[in-house]
Amino acid sequence: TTIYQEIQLAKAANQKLLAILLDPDKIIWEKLDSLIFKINQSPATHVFIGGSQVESNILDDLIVRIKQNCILPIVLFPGHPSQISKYADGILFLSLISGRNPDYLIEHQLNAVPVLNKTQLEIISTGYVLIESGHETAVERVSKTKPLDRNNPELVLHTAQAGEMLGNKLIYLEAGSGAKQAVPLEMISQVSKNIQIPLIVGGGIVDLTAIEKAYQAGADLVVIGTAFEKNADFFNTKIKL
Ligand code: 1GP
Repeated sequence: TTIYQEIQLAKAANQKLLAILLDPDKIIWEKLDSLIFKINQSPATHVFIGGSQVESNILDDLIVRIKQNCILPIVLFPGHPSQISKYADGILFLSLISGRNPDYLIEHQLNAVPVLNKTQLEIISTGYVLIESGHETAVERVSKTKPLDRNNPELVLHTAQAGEMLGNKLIYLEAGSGAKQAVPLEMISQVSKNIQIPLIVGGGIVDLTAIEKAYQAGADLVVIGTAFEKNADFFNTKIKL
């Protein structure tokens, strides 16, 4: 079965999924073995790898090292076509559909094709929707796009639905890494009830209760980056998925 089929099966069975997001630029290489150990101990079901300014050589090294000791699927979450590694298992092939910057709607995707053609990566097309979180996040700065108003749930819903109608396999509601405010629960709920495809939610989720609430609101997969990066024992109080 493919990564995507597993996600669909989990959604159908109401089994919640959890991705730990690693930024290769922030990895402390001397501590990588213990980090991988913590990932294995955690309830994570996926490892996402991405960051704003990653070089591909360290990306390859990181993935090869993780794969030696971790069986979780490794999914690229790239900000640029240079952030592709054939050693991963899959890639979220993102289109930043909340924005109006053609580079992030089609240009980077076009440039990624010759690279992807040389890999066996599972390509998972994903409608990526950036929601305003109270301050400028890296996604906003790097992509030069405006996030959607967090007080306009209808616009967010229609954007997600347009993403589904375009044939995306996933919708990712993103507040941005390190966001002060996560995606509103009401928004998660409204989107999840009105799309058929699985829903990913991430950005600014910093405690286990917030993960649980995002699941209850309808998120199928929650992404945790900063909280785990700051504290590898973040998941020590095991949560039930
Ligand atoms: C960012 O959604 C992810 O793309 C994770 O965000 O770093 O805030 O957990 P955090």
